[in-house]
Amino acid sequence: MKATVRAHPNLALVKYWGKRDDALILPHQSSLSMTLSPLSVRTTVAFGVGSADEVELNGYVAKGSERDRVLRVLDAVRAEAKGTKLGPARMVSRGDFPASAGLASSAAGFAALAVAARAAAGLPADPRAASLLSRLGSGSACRSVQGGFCEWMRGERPDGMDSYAVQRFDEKHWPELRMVVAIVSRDEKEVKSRDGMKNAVETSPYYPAWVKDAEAEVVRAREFLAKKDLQALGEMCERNAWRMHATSLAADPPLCYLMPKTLELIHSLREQRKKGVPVWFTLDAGPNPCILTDAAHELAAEAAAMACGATEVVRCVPGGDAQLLGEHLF
Ligand code: 2P0
Repeated sequence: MKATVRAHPNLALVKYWGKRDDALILPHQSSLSMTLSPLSVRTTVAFGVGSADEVELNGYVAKGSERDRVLRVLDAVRAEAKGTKLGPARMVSRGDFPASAGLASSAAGFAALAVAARAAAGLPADPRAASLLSRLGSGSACRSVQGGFCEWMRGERPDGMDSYAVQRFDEKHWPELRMVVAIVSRDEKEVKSRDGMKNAVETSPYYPAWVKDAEAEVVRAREFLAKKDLQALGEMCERNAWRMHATSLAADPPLCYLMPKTLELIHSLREQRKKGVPVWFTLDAGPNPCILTDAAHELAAEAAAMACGATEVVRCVPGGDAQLLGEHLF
């Protein structure tokens, strides 16, 4: 009745930005991401302990919406295992990367929670079921159940049962690929992704255009990954990030996640490319650019980021599947 899982975060090359169903977390568009190693979150879940559910995240007892999101996943597992009375759960989760990494730990956290909770409940290992389950906690988490490069298919069904991620290429497909996360600001963002994307869906005149191109963009990303065409993938990543940010820049109220150093680094990468260095950025809902490059140029990418005032960089490689561990957190 106890299981521990380690999962990696992921970074979207083709972004998810907007829900068609807020409650079930169903996206308007498909998305495709790279799982990032060495960053990871470990989560232990046990059922049948104590008198009420207990949720601990990074050393703190979770409250409010944070706790509610975890309980939603645990409740879904209790419902699936209806033949077995699981009872109250204890969940402890710890990220091994600092908040200053600029990457949300929620994707890795909910992926680890989903896989661990299913295992602790005695349910069979099933990446599709775990991906569907993790999506209930955080949309992008469904792409962290498996490693390599995963595609979250938007699905069509109102109940969301066809909206989950599948692995398109595993982490061994392109081991030379690198994602260099550059930290240019550690300030907490004023508008969380969940609220930022809702604002874009409801008020941005560019939103329909963003959705219209998304499915074709995922197909193109898959082709570039298959061919290991770094230039084509890099150009697509930049375009996709700009377009996601454009929807929010044009929303009401407008939302700008970029900071001066973000733009400085983006321009610097353009200069590097003129010199033949293969570096392209992508940008989540925050100011910290992530630089797509290869193993031969990751130090050049790091140097460019530091020269533009980054305080820290994290060099990442394609990561593996969420994995069961023998050692528990409690
Ligand atoms: C992505 N992001 O595809 C996009 C790009 C941020 C920018 O998924 O509301 O934490 O829990 O589904 O998954 C971040 O949003 O939001 C995100 P919810 P989530 O990675």
